[in-house]
Amino acid sequence: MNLATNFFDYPLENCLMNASGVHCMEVSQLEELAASMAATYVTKTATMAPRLGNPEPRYRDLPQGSINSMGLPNHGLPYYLAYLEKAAEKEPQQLIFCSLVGMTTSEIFAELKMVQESSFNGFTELNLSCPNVPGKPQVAYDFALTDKILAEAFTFFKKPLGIKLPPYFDLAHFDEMAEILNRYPIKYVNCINSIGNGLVVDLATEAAVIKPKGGFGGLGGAMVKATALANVRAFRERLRPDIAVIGTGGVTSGADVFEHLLCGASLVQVGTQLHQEGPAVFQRLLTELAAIMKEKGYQSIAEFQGKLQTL
Ligand code: RRO
Repeated sequence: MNLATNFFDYPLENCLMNASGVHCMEVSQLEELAASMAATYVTKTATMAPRLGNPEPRYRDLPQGSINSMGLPNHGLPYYLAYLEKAAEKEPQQLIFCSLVGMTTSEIFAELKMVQESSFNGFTELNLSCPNVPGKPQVAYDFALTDKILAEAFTFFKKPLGIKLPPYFDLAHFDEMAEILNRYPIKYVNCINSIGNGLVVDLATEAAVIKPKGGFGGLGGAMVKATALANVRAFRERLRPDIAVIGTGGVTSGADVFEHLLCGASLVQVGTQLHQEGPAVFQRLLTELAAIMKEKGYQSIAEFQGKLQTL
């Protein structure tokens, strides 16, 4: 069975990677991802300065997924860039993604300038969809602001850039966001970030299960898969063919990986399940994906990628 694929000019052993935020905050965790069966990986979304994030408890695993309001705990962009620059020196062919976010547009531009001036030449993922910073709405729900940020960013940023999107729930919003994205030289979109501002209640204690924001937090895992697949499919149908889609959301099995690929994903990220299972999850998912492909008679991902049938 051949699980190999490629992401632009990078040949990859398979299509799997972590979702930003899971197992990627510390250098030790990034090294574990590098040594795992994941084909590539992404660093924790970084702000310019280090942040402690929201008060705990701020993450809860649930029977059907997870809820989190981490609030962007991270070591600051210079910490991740130093790691990425060193990793590229050791293994120049290894693809790695650097995720970043700004609390203000000027912070975003300062970070992109820092990446531009660094020796890191991998993909930068601009996270326009963090749902968990009190008082800061998800940028990509503001279409005009997203347009303005991209217009300014591409005046000086010349390295490969992708955008992490929040889930959309209306076809008019898919149309409107795709029309904006298609006007810029972005390399990929990543669908989806967690479904923002869910509320999970503990029946026994009659309390919310996480502390920040009165218990409101981003939903991930199995319960978001249908929304994730819809977003992957909707953007694959609307974006220029040279813009890739990375599928994220609800991957707990090889079948879920297959479905993301079928809907048009080029790579598939694992968040909640990686948190629950650790980096060994990648080997299990690949074994399950290979078994499904064998049963269906597929010898490579290219044979079914993006080929969802409709009735
Ligand atoms: O750190 C977080 O609270 C967080 C981020 Br930046 C994000 O993009 N998505 C998410 O579910 N949590």
